[in-house]
Amino acid sequence: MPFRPRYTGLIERYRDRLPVNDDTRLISLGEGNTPLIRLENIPDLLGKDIELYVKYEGLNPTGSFKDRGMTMAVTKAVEQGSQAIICASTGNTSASAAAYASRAGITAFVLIPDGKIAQGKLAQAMMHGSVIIQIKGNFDEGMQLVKEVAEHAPVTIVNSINPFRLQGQKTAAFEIVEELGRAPDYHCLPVGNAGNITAHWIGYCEYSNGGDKPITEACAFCAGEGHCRFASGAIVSQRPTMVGYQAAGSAPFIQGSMVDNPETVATAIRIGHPQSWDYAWKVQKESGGWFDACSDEEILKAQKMLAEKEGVFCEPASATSLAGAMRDIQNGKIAEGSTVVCTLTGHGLKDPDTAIKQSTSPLLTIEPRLDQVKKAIEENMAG
Ligand code: AN7
Repeated sequence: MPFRPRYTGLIERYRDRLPVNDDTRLISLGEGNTPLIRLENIPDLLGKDIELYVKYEGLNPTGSFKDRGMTMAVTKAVEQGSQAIICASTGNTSASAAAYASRAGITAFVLIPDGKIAQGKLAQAMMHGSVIIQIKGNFDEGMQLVKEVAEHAPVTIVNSINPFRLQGQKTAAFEIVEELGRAPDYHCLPVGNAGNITAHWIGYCEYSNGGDKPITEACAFCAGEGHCRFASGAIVSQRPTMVGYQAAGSAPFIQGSMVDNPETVATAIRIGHPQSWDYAWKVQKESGGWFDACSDEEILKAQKMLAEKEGVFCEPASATSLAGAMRDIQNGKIAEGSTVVCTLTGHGLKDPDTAIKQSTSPLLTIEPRLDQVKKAIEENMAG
């Protein structure tokens, strides 16, 4: 019988490109290896000739891309003897930290903005047995507290300022290049702290030899850490243009300065003081990309369109990448004939409340009788 080896997570798969050795105990839940889905209906609706893909990171073990970084961060924390990890979070980082800490048998402390994280994420942090500290403030205030407390208490920060997080997350770019046999022309991501857009750029740089976009400062991100195999790792000749989209009410990269009271329906990216500010500007410059903002209405519209027209359910923040890409495809900023990848960072089930609130699907309640169900079908048959 033909068989293939069991997939055991991204550290094992990309071991030679990650800072682990043979003795490292890997803390993994089988993260990574997510589907790259080609959209079939939306390009037609846009009336544009475009090869448009979504990288469905919501299919990671805890339902978001954070697992890629968390497997690395927790693996290294355990290797270094840490008994506890800590993070501030808009929800997904806390869910992921909680899960990987329980897997490792250590404690996770998670600081979340009181009342401002999606229900599914709160359920995850609670179910995995983390210590949940709700703060009467926003993510940025929580992040500041985490940085301060980590100087005094024996806890390892697992936010994306932990460099191992970005090392894990860069593997998403590897997967895309391997599947397409090239880098896409454009890679669009939602941006909060800007860790993920930075991580993707690290991955694309490691997998390219410069090509049409010469690398000026190769691997500045991992300089000095001694694990970058950039020079030996070139497998394709080009790198994508990186495009970051933010929610209009939380858009420091578009404003050009920090935002003190961020607001958006996309609570995952309700972040006004991005931790990877300098890195992300470097990514924008080196890749020739740009940042732009999407309104909450555009974000929710893209989320619904993706769910209704393609069968893919992502959370609101994730739809920001598609909302922005659709606009830039429409206005020609992203040229026809291009190959475009949009990262869908988190699963739609993370935030059922927002989904149900905006749904316009017929929700019928009937008596349990044949005539009533027949009537419901007749009245709602498409065409
Ligand atoms: C679904 O969980 O910051 O630009 O604390 O959950 O790398 O910050 C979440 C971020 C996009 C932004 N999409 O990524 C947290 C947190 C989703 C997210 C982002 C987040 P970065």
